[in-house]
Amino acid sequence: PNPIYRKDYKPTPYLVEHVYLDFLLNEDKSTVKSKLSMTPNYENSSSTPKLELDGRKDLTLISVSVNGKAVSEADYERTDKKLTINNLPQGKFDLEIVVDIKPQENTSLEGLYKSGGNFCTQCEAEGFRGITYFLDRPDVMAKYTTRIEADAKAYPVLLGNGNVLEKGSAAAGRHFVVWEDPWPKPCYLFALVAGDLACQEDVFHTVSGRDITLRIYTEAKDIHNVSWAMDSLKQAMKWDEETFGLEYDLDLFNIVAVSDFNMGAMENKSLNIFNSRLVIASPSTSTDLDYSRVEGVVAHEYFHNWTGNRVTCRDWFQLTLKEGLTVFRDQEFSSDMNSRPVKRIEDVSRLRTAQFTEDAGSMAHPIRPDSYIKMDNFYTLTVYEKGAEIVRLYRTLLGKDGFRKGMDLYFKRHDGQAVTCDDFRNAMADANKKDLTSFAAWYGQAGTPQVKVSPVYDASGRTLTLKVSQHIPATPGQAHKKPVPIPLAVGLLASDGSEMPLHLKGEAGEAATTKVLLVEEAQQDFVFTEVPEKPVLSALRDFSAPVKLQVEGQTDAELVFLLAHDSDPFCRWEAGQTLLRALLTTLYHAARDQKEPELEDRLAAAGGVPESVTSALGSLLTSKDLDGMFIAAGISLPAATELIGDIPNIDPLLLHNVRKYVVKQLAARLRPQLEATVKQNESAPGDSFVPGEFDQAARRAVKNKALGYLSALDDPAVHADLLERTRSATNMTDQISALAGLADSECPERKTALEELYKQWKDDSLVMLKWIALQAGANVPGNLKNVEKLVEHPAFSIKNPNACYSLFLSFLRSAVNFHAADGSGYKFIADSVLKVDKINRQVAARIVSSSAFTALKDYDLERAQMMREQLTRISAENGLSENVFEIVSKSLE
Ligand code: HT7
Ligand code: ZN
Repeated sequence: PNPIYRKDYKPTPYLVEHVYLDFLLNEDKSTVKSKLSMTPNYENSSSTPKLELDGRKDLTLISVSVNGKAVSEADYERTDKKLTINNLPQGKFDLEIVVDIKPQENTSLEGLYKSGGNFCTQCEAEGFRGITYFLDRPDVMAKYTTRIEADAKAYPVLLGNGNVLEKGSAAAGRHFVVWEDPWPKPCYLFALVAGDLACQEDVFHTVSGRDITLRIYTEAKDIHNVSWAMDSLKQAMKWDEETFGLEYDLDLFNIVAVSDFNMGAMENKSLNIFNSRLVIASPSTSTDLDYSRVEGVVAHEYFHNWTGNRVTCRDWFQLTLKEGLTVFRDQEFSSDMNSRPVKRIEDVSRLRTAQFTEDAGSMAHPIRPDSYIKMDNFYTLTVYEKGAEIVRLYRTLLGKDGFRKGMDLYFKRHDGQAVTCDDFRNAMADANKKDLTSFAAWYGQAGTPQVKVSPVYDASGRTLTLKVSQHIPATPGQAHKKPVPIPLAVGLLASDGSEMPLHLKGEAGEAATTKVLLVEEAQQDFVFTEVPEKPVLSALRDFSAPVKLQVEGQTDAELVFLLAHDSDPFCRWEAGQTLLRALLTTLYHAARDQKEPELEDRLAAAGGVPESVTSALGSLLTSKDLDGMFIAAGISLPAATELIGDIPNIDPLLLHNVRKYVVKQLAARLRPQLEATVKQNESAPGDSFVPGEFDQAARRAVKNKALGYLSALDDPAVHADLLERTRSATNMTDQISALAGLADSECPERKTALEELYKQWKDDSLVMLKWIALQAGANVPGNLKNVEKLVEHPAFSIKNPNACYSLFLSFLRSAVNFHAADGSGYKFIADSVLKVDKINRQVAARIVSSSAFTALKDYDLERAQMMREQLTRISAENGLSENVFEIVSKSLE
């Protein structure tokens, strides 16, 4: 397969003004008739250019005509991927195409397919070409009119984009609806749903006094569990009006939940389609995390109406233009709805554990990639999450008002257009009269910048000099990088824990206690004056840039001090994490360098867990002025993946065991405090679960974190208590946390609890996803056998993406079983990828790209070799999809 390059972008020679679609939906085959009003987009010339339409080999072409006349076979050519039409007339013309398709056989879940007996679509990125031949690219924006016809009994609900223009009955018990969308859009935002669905309706009054009808559709059994999604939608609509002055632009907004969906959700114009796990929520089946995900994703898709739909991307390389910006917007929304510090910590943890790894692996790419084989492979954490961090840089630098001015100018200039990331940056720059040219480097370079800060205090001059340097490691295809502009937010703490007023040399103005330094060079000094005593540096406040920071000479005592006193909640949390990362690294090295005696003794001989760390975490745990969510995050150990890459040729099993040792030591020493925490945060009998109620959720978070620690003690009394909790829990957060505590323990209660949960919830497919995930990810030795059985279990279906993610992605996280020394875990994943690829290439690609296979060079030589063998085996498979091929071949380079 040939890569597509960003530098090759060219506008199309034809544009489409209007698209008329007629869908005749049937059980055996469906017919799609399209009429496109085409308009020339080329320089005048004597001959007309050819028109190359995108398509797929499973389209059965019935007819092609231009201005009502059939195109002769001599005037068009067809390949598996294209329909090329020659000798077109000068000027505007109408092109009519009829194709047959078989949605019921479409297991890829791209284009038009069936889920739970209903028809639905997924067109981003390039699914529309699976529905009919078209100019399937985002810079072709057209108005759409869609007629949908189907059997009235089987498919009573027929939904499309925009407003209903007409509806009625048709022959043979069929009915039809015609939808019209007045807003020009790219075809990736086209959607259709036909099915037997229940609906919950509500209304939103806009700031300008219009009433918008809101409807959520699900299978009848789930419709009583959509209130949280509906409330989230209304909150999001209000927030966007208040925060960015953005009002909804149609009279109807629909959300449809489907159970077979490759990603989370899709922002089709006025007809969002959602993975059911991100719409349906009830206290007894959904955790606090599920609730916050529903809230965040409902908002994210809604926000796309402006950032993505009204202003869209010129080409797919610009994906971060809409995704980075919309993630930033949903992060801000969730911060305003809940706890801002906790949200920031969650987002940074995700970035660190998954995006930093991606940025250091074989698939590393800039937020605006230079090339791809399959665009589907670039819906990544880099494009989404790092992209959001780059948007955040503008906000940090320009302030809230400056950022808003930039957004206003962006919409003023580009409403109704398909644009680039440069257009966004220019709007930010021009609205604020700033030169932001150097920020282009963030869009073109992969890799996580490593920033070193050396604070040098001069007592006689009362100055503190911060010597800052940056380096971006090499990534595939990019050996040398130039410095990027890094807003580095810093504060200085006095010995009593107070914040010092900051005076930056060469800068007048009021002394603030947080200062954003703009680091633009490879090495740069910043001097603070009037510093009365040697301060403790608090750096990268609020995680002001997506970098890895190292403060030279920072002592454990300083970290403990920051953990106790920093006024910046992110840095406070970060101090604890830095302490723990250092501890895990030290113990890992101690354990690796000797083979005798037993691991626990080696670790103890290396100093074990120092008292300073235990007491710092103990103080956090018992703190009265912090909420339970923050405490839970503060006492969590950094994920193993945060250390992979930093420790060369890592043995993942040894790291897992070191981590386990630290958890157990902390649990043993802090047992009284942990037990007290559980007791104090127990919900009172009769307390009812209130979705989104922060205090309740915070108490559950810290209680369950404490129980998680206690479960590491291997104490039969704890196991019995956890089993009892799985039985008596009144909400899913508590029930699944208790089960998680047992899932990694080799005790009789584990089996009982798993069996009981299955019996209780076997008819609820969303709870079954959790049940599968807990078992597949368990770190009990020899668990592969159970996981292989799970694949055959009735609760699992290989055709369902959610089930595949629950099983295979969770298995990838089990250090003990995925990284088993005999390579059996690697073989199981390779076999599974090959099986899934025959059914759904996007899901298969997501499994490989989430695996350690893409970072094999970071692992010990034996494991790296075993991973390479499995990748080679996958790459040799006949009929391998381009999706999997791209990831596997890059990982083998
Ligand atoms: N914009 C949506 C992307 C998406 C997608 C991409 C590839 C294949 C399937 C997909 N489903 C949804 C989701 C979003 O970011 O809002
Ligand atoms: Zn999105």
